[in-house]
Parts: sequence; C-alpha cells; structure tokens
Amino acid sequence: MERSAITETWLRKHRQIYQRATRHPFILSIRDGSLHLSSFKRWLGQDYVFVRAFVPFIASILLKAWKESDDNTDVDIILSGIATLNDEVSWFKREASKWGVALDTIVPQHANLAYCSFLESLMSAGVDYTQAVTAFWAIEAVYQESFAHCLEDGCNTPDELKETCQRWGNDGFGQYCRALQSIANRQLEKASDEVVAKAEALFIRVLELEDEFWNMSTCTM
Ligand code: HMH
Repeated sequence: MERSAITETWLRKHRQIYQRATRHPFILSIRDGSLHLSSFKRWLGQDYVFVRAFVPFIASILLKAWKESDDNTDVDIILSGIATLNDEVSWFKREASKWGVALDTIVPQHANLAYCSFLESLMSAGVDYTQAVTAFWAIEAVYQESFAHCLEDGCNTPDELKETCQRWGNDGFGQYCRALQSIANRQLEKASDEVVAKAEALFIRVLELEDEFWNMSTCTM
C-alpha cells in the first residue's frame, strides 16, 4: 500500500479540530445567509490587521525557501503568494470603505494579537523552513476550505459576500494551497522526527488559532 503523505495523515488524525476551523458557525452562517453584518465587518477589520502581520511572515518564508530549499520552484510559488497578498491588501481597503469600516482605528482583539504573535514567533531564524512552511500551508488551507464551502451548489451565500468567498475559495487559490501542501510534505519526508513533531504541533496550533479567530469575529460584544 502506498504510504500517505504526512499532512494527509495529520488531517485524518486531527479531523475534529480541523472541522472546527473550517466548518465554524461563522462560515456556516455565511453559507445559510444568516451572518450579521456587524460580525462580517468585525471580521473584515480584524483580518486586515492579521494580513498586515502576514506580509512579513510570508517574506520570512521566502527568505527561508531561498536559503534552505533544494527546489527553485518553492520561491516561485511563495512569490505568487506575495503577489496575491499585495492584491489582498488593496481589496481590504476597497471592501472596508464600501462597508464603512475605518481600518486605521481597528483595535486588534485578543485572539488576533495571539495569532499575530504566533506569526512573529515563526519568523525567527531558529524556526526552520520545514516548520514555517507547514504552518503557512495550514493557515492558507483553512481559509481556502472555509470559503470554498460557501460557494458550493445549494448555498445561500448573500451576493454581497460572494466576492469575499471567491477571494479564498476560488480554484486558483485551491491549487496554490495544494502546491504549498506538496512543499510541506516533501520537506517533512526528509526532516528529523523532532522537526516533524514540532511541525505537527504548529499545525494543531494554527487550527486552534483559526477557530479562536472565527469565535472573535462571531461574538456580538
Ligand atoms: C485569520 N487566516 C486568517 N486570515 C487570513 N487572511 C488567512 C488565514 C489567509 O490568508
């Protein structure tokens, strides 16, 4: 029997927390058309803060790929992610002005601060490429899986939220996530048991942080 790739094994092993991150009530309520506009706006402002912290994080991954990867195409794939993120920052600004969300006065909430410090901890030179790229894949994959779920046939996603769902739920972003997953698998295959164990812990931590980020966005306080 063919041995499955390490990330596929984890997805099965940690299915419950993966489901909590990718099938969160926030996402389910976009899908059934019941999400409160105030929750969407809170998510939009908070995610903009997150994305600003994500920029140096991707830059650190690019640097690690350039130094540590044997495969030149890794840098190309990560560079395409940086280009998408550049677009994303402009999109957040347009979307925020459309909904009357003032991005310069957003106060990052606890779950967001925790997530941003997690990103910062992964930027250190002490965290190797394998661990960082695994976390990177997981972060992107959660958004891809979540928002693609809101675009399936029979969903009741409101028209004004479809563009948001498309941003992460589109097929191109899906392919990009699969490319990141292949990179993570390839790196994990040749990593020491210690690095694999650390990467697995990071994978789980990403899922928890994503779950908490959705909780923060949903809460009506
Ligand atoms: C919280 N996770 C969060 N925000 C995002 N924009 C992504 C993942 C994907 O880029």
